[in-house]
Amino acid sequence: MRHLILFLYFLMAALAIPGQANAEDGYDLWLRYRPIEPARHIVYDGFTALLVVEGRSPTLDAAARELQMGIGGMLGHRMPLVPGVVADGAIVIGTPASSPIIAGLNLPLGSLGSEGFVIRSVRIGGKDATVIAANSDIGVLYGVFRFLREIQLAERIDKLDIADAPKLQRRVLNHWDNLDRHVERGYSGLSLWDWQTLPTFRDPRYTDYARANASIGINGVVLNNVNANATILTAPWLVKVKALADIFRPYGIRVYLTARFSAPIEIGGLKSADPLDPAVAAWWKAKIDEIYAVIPDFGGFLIKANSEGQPGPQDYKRNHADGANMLADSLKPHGGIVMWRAFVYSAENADDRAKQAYSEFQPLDGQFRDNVMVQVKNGAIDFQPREPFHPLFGAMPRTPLMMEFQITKEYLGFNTHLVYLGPMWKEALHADTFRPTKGNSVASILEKPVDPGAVTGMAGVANIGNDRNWSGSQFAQSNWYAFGRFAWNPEDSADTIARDWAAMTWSDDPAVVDAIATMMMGSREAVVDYMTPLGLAHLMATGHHYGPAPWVSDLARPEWNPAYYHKADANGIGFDRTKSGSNAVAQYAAPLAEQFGSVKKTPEEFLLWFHHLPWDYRLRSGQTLWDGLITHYDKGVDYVRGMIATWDSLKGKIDDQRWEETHMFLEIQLQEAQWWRDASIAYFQSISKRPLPEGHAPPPHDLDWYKAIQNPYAPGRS
Ligand code: GCW
Repeated sequence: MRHLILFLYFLMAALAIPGQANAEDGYDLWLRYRPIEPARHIVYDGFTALLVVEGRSPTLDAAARELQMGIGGMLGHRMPLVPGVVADGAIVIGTPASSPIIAGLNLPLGSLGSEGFVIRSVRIGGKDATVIAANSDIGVLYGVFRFLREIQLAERIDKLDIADAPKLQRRVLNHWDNLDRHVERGYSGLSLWDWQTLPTFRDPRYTDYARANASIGINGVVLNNVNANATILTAPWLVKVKALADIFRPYGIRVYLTARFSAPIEIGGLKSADPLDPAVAAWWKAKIDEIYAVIPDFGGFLIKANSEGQPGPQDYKRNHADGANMLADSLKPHGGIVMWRAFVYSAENADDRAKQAYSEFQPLDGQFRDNVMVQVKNGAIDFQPREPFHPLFGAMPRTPLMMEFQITKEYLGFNTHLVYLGPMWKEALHADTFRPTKGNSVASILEKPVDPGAVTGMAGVANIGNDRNWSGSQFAQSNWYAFGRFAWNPEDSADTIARDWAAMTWSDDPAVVDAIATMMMGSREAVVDYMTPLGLAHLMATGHHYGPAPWVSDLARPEWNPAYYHKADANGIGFDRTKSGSNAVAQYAAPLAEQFGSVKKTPEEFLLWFHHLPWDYRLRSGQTLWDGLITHYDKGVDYVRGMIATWDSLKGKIDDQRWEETHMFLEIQLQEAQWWRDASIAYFQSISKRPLPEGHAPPPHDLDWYKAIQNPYAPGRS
């Protein structure tokens, strides 16, 4: 048998068109299913890969197709579908309800819920087989993707015993896609949703998008921007939304929409959108009923209200709970939910912006309906390269909180910078909230339902567009992948995820995987170093957010200005959030408030987030703060040089096209890291008036030169 497999493998290799294996453009993501070298894979004698599927459904069909594609591609097996008779080497997939064979196996499915699965090497009627079973068809599909992953990672597949289930219920991508296909903070082309040709043109790409999401367990998609347009709630658009929902359904993905709070006025002809006005509530109820008549498994609404100019209940002197509950009441009978965002800061509020979401939301704990989730960004400001975790986590014990991560790299170098966000998310998820006591991480807060059966979840702002490679660069795909993995299991390891992704996406050569994963793991600290070291934040250019502009201080609202965040002056730098300052530290549990309130106890990576310190403050390294800052900037730039060296060493070990693209993007990253470093130093030096420490080159231009740089056409604008 082994010989037959080897023979088939070489036959496939011989038939391949020369150069074909070298032409990859990234479209296949981590689902490349390229032939695995037999030497790297344990395929047991008798692995015939006959596929036994009893019962049919669109989801089981998708699972069977995926297996055939994956095993055909990787191992060269054709995988014929056979009826319910198990031969040696068969793969049996299904649920106890769909498959008498599986029902007869008495597998431990009890604790795996509606999305978990079991994969086991078993003997059935004296034959060796692999079973992929679950309580629901979608669990089977997830199990199939997991089985394929095992093969992609060259794991043994003859002694499998895997049981897995997601730790969070709602694992949702948020697309900030406008109806004209512009993607706010999008760096990967236009929106995937071609509204003009929907519902009739069903781009096969929609199915590939659904496959990719299902492969990492994503089960929900908000199709449109949180800066919302009510038009999507009108009948002609709902038909388009339905077309997408129909395509995604077999892959376990529900669609959600953003609801513009003023929609009753804009498309309903009412005079008000006051959530306590019965006419307004009645309008929403009718609208929601209409949506469910078109899309019976519609997921619900995501809402940005009273934030950055969006309408909301406060326009009528009502609070967030009033707004959310009014919608929740009409969604409830249909099984829909409201994801209400906590990303708020107000033009009228002079308090530290970092405090405002907590101040507005924490007092509302316990006032939301049970089908409302409050969706909280990982940090209290806005997706910066580094922020301490948001103090709302753990502080609303009676309200389901949903994590919101940003997968698109608005503040971390757009699509071109190689920045793997796994370590950043892990840092937030791993943080101990001390609520109610030590040992309660953000991840555990997310995972533990506030009441039995209460909803849990995680959202990620998508980095997906119609670029051929989906995410604007090869490496940006890793963040889409990692988001799915963390949403499935917030306790997963960033390093393992990076390795799995690298092996599936680039090469199964362990040396290549090691080089790539190592490079990825340090890349987030590098961007922190060259953009915002030591706890600095929000120093980017205005509007498009492309490049450095720490000098900006003349914008209408104080908290729009970088100068508001760094507060550099002749004496020092940093935002005092201790008792002597804004006292934002008091929003954390007492032990953390105490830790962050003390300069000496604050972890150095958050130093200037919480403290305003003199330029000659001594860091733990013994360096002055000023010298330390410069050292960090250079360390970040050097890391990018190191990534280029690593990448050079991989030439020829991976396909040329993706190697070349990444190589050129790393060049862009180096130029821009240098730009951030030089412009930041030029500016801060104009304030600190200190010489650069020895061995650190002065910026090649004066400050005015950096200030003069304009990029009016930078992508992704709001
Ligand atoms: O980070 C900011 C972005 C806005 C975005 C906002 C939000 C959708 O710059 O473009 O608006 O956050 O999260 O609502």
